[in-house]
Amino acid sequence: MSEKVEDRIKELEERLASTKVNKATQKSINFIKFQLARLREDLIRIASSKKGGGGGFGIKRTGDAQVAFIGFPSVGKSSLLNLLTEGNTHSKVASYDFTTVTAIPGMMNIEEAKVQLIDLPGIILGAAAGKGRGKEVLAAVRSAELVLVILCFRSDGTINLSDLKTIRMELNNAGIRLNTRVPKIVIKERTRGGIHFTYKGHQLMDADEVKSLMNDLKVRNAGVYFSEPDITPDQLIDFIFGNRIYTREFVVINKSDLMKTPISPEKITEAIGHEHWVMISAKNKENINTLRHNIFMELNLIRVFLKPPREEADMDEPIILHRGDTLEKLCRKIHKRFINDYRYSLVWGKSAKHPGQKFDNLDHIIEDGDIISIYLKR
Ligand SMILES: Nc1nc2c(ncn2[C@@H]2O[C@H](COP(=O)(O)OP(=O)(O)OP(=O)(O)O)[C@@H](O)[C@H]2O)c(=O)[nH]1
Ligand SMILES: [Mg+2]
Repeated sequence: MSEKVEDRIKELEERLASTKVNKATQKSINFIKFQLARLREDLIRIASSKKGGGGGFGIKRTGDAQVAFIGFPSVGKSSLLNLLTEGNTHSKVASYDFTTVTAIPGMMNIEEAKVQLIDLPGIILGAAAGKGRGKEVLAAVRSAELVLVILCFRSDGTINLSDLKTIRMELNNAGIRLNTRVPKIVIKERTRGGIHFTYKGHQLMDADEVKSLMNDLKVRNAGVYFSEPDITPDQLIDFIFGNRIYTREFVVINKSDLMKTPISPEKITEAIGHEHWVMISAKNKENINTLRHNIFMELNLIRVFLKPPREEADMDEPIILHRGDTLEKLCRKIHKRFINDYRYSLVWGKSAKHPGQKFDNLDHIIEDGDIISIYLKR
């Protein structure tokens, strides 16, 4: 069955590429995009359902956060995993392509946090359509909160920056949206009245196009509201499918030892499109600690310390959370009893207006370095 799905995807991609974009063709382009999204959805489902949870390879999520490595074959993903996990993991390294054939997890300790790194087989063009172990790799990426895209210097001293474009496209085809967020759309299904389209600001689609796309999606009666400007048909399709993964990429350029003439950081930033990148050499162990620190920062991790009521705070073993997390997240991480039997908390630190501020409810946002006492019902 999946063979057929892949052929159909290819056919539609070709049709999309050969259709000229203008007002008259826009609706049929949207329809092709919608059909493509549905077929890709089938592929993701097939890959994700294999061998239990944790994406296509059935990796058990552990640690405070998960980071997936993605890149073309032989860029040095496994070398990097071995370095970052300080010899606790051994993922085979070799000079031939497709050395890694399955997902290899490893644990990196950084600033008291445990970050699970997942080394994956190299991907190639067409991964999302099932080439190599592409579907499984992309399914594994879906369950990580940060994607480390690994590029490298080639032996001629140039960087394979064009691979970045391919990787982004493959991730996109697998329903993974990088460095963006859920579009601000509200859809309220109704029993009758057709499609009622309202919006804020300048929009790219008119009521007619929205209506036609909603009909393609078999929604006949609904209120559709765009609460931010310039929503694209792709964003509307994403919103309706609802299972897109919104995650972030950090780019690692490996093998800097092969660089022949220095390249200006501005040029690299321009080519990548953002400043979230670092150049390293796994071979010479260059910039590895910087990368380690970058990963910690990109994950937005914070440390909070527990102070059992009427005792000293435990400053040795912080609990690791994410920026923006609330007391509820903290309680949930300790034990669900802390939610059910919660009475109040006392908080010292940046998020408290005064030392030992009392919070009766769980929606208070905590900050890095906070010391917290949680009082439970007896
Ligand atoms: N010159 C140089 N070579 C490196 C560096 N890092 C890795 N290599 C070499 O590149 C080759 C591939 O390394 P791997 O770590 O196996 O690459 P991979 O990305 O895991 O490859 P696959 O598992 O096949 O996708 C090996 O011969 C490594 O020794 C580096 O920083 N500089
Ligand atoms: Mg490898």
